Amino acid sequence: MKHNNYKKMLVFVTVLLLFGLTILPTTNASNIKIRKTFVDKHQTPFSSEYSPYKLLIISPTKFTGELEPLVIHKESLGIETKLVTLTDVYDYMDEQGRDEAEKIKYFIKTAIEEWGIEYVLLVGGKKGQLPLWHLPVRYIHMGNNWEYEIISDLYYADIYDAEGNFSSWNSDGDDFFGEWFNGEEAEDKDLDLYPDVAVGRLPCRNKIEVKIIVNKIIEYETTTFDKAWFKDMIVIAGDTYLESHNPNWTGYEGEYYAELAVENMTDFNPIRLYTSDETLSGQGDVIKALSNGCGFVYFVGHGNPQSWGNHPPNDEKFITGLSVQKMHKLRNNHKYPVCVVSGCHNSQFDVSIFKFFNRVTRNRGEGTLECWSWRLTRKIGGGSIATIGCTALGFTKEDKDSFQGALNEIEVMFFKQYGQNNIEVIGDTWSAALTEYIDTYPVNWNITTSGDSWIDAQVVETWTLFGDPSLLIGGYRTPSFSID
Ligand SMILES: [Ca+2]
Ligand SMILES: [Ca+2]
Ligand SMILES: [Ca+2]
Ligand SMILES: [Ca+2]
Repeated sequence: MKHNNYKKMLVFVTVLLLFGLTILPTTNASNIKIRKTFVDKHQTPFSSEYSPYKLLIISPTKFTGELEPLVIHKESLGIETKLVTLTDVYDYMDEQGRDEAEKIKYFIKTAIEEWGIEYVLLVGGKKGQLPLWHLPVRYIHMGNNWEYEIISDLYYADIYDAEGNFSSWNSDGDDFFGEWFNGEEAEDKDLDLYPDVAVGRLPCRNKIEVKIIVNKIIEYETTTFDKAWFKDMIVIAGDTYLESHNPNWTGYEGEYYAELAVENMTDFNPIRLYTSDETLSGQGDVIKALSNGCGFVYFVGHGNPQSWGNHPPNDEKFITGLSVQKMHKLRNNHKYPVCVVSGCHNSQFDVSIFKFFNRVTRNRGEGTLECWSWRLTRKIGGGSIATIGCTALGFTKEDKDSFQGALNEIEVMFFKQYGQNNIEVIGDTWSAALTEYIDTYPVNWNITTSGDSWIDAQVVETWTLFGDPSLLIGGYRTPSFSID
């Protein structure tokens, strides 16, 4: 993260803007009368006869036509797929869930138990530039002096707590979720954080974007296998933390983690764009390298919602590596990498052009039509097939007292889970990296200081997959080959 201080007043303005518009009407769960006619009344999709599905797609009704080819494609690969509209989700779950997001979460829980769902694809982002959603997000209250509430899609994946019960992420039972203001005692405690299902989101804002990404997924899974370009891995990095700011910040942190990622990707040819040898000197270098196509790309540095970059060695100068404004120049048609981006806010998908008119949000890069990670993923004729990044501040070990772990480490774990442990379905790779991270850095929910556990919780809660979680990285040998 970058250490900037912003006036509390302006934080409150942001809070007011977001707060009133995102908290939905609630029902008091204890007042709900259980109706035994529930099953009869709603023609529940969960029939008494067990019918297995592997992939659950949830979307608003308006996108279902564009998603049909994806369902057909997945089933042709032997992945039993169920597409359910939000209308149906809310209808089936009308007795459960205090708001729309919680109803979706209860639905996912039931789908795991009744159908054996392993992957959940959420389709829908913002409705244009307004703070309205095609598919709801869960804002969690991991407050700090930069941002009061942040988006967590892990909420939809961490279905069960350590005892195997539904995990509401709201242990104090009020209208706020994941409440843990930095430096105070957590109000919502004992989230186990382990994903129980692999969740990815396509934050599409319209039908055209759904169509583009569905076409990309189908093309990727049926044409990538055995292609030479897939064996290239591009790493883009520099000196993330300047030693002149802190004597502990020796070496070039971005390049260090890029090398760790490369070491884990034994079968790949590394292509390095580093500030230290000036192979990274500007956006032209990145656009040129990416336009040849590659299996993976890993950006390690600093970000904001519309840009990513890093420093030359011990230099205050900041080199922009890629911005949303330049992504139209990417020419890697038919050759889409899996992208992991390390930086703050690259995947903050509640940005809006209207945020340009507020000085604070403009300075934070939130005044943009779309965030960096989604622009890259939904690009037609190039960009990525999936992008993993942070929806909020991306804390690194430099922010931790222990000087260990945090964002860069979970990224390296992702490459380890793929490259060493051969976990090749991207949602499973994402899930395995999170699990390894939580095993390594278990969260202490009882600290009352701004300690490392708060950072570890935020890292996993905000590390988000844009893409189809059932995507087989590298594609299928033949379209009829099943992943199992
Ligand atoms: Ca709460
Ligand atoms: Ca509370
Ligand atoms: Ca869990
Ligand atoms: Ca350094």
